[in-house]
Amino acid sequence: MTISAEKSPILKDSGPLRFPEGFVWGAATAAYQIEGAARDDGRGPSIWDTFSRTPGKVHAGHTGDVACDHYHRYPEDIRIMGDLGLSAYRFSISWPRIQPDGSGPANSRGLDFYDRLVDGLHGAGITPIVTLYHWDLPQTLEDRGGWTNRETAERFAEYAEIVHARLGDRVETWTTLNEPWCSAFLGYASGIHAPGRTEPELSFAAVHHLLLGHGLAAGALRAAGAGRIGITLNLSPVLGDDAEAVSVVDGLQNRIFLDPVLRGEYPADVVGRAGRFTDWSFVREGDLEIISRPIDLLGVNYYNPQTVAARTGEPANPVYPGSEGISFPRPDVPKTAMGWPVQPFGLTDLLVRLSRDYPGTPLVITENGAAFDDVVEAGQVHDTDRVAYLDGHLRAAHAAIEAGADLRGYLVWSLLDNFEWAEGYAKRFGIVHVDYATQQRTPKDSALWYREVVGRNGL
Ligand code: IFM
Repeated sequence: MTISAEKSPILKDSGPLRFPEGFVWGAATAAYQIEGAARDDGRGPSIWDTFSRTPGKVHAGHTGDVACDHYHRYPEDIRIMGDLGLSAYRFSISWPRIQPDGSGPANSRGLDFYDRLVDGLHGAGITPIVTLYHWDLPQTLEDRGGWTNRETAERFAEYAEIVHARLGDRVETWTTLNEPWCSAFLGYASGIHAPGRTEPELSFAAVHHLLLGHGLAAGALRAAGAGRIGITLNLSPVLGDDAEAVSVVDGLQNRIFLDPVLRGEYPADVVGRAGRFTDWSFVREGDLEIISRPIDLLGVNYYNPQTVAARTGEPANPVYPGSEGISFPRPDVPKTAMGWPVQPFGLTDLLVRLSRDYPGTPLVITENGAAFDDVVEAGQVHDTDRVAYLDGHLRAAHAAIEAGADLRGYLVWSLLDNFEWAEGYAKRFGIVHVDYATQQRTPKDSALWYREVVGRNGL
């Protein structure tokens, strides 16, 4: 489909802002959330296939079996991206398509799909940005302990090598993991995400093996001549008056990943506080050197800050093991359909902090966006809340650049409405609406607005 210029909404009241020359504008997705084709061409089962079939785990029993059927409709999706003028597209590779059991020889039919996708993107003048792991672990590896087992990190590096061998001649930018916080603490501590385990003591081993997997994969990619290597973290400024509460949550949300990757050490306060869960004996000699191998970019996923307060008797929030006595008050500000507060200033604070505390690593916003309850009216979606959200966050990103942050690009989450994990298809993050019954794509007003932003490199 094509987008007509006259449908394009003009942004009112926005003072002009220009981003640096060469700033990368794009959109992001993830394999399990959009591809569908769950049994095509030799794909093996992933932990999300299992989890979504477990009663009560995913809204209305939704699964990624069909999703946006991107596996078959990718040419149309590339055309939409071309119409929007995007310069980059971040997508993830489905590990179980490449190695159905998580190890051993490559399934070439799985690789063929990404070959076609990458060629199609280049044909449309769009730069592919590959994420190697966006949560769809092969089930066979989970059956052997998943990320709580060190072996998974080793298998991940082999898989990275296989994918690079096929796509490395046409893909320059590689990110290893997407949001290891979610994999470790939603997957193994709270059980909100696959594999649905509630073993906070093992979630720290999962953190370490995810990071080790990142380091081993980064080493393999570097040895194979990869152009640019990074990792994507979901980071949140932590707000509140109680310094201890702020430090606990900041440690578990941000520093437990940033410090090992960018400084080669786990933060002492986090290690100490987690002592009641683990003796950290899974950290072996040399691991931190592997984890802190130099990277070329840090991917930042930002949605909202966390607000915390000290509160006697408050039970631990299961996604932050050891957070007893800390409450998470909801600030009195507008919220998205996820109930997440809209606080764009947090993005400025975050980017400025990263540049100050972890200097020398270029930053890319690899995800930012919002779910709202969109309605299709006469073939249009007037998602003014989303436009306002994106406008506010781009202004916040620009402010960070002015304050000295080395920010190179912005990738909106998400190109398409898609399978929002435990929320199934109930939450829509796309700038392009997907009618799941017909697979019809309809660019929302936010897509048309974004096209203008991209075209003028600013607001
Ligand atoms: O949909 C997710 C994505 O997979 C990872 N980052 C956050 C998004 C919105 O929840």
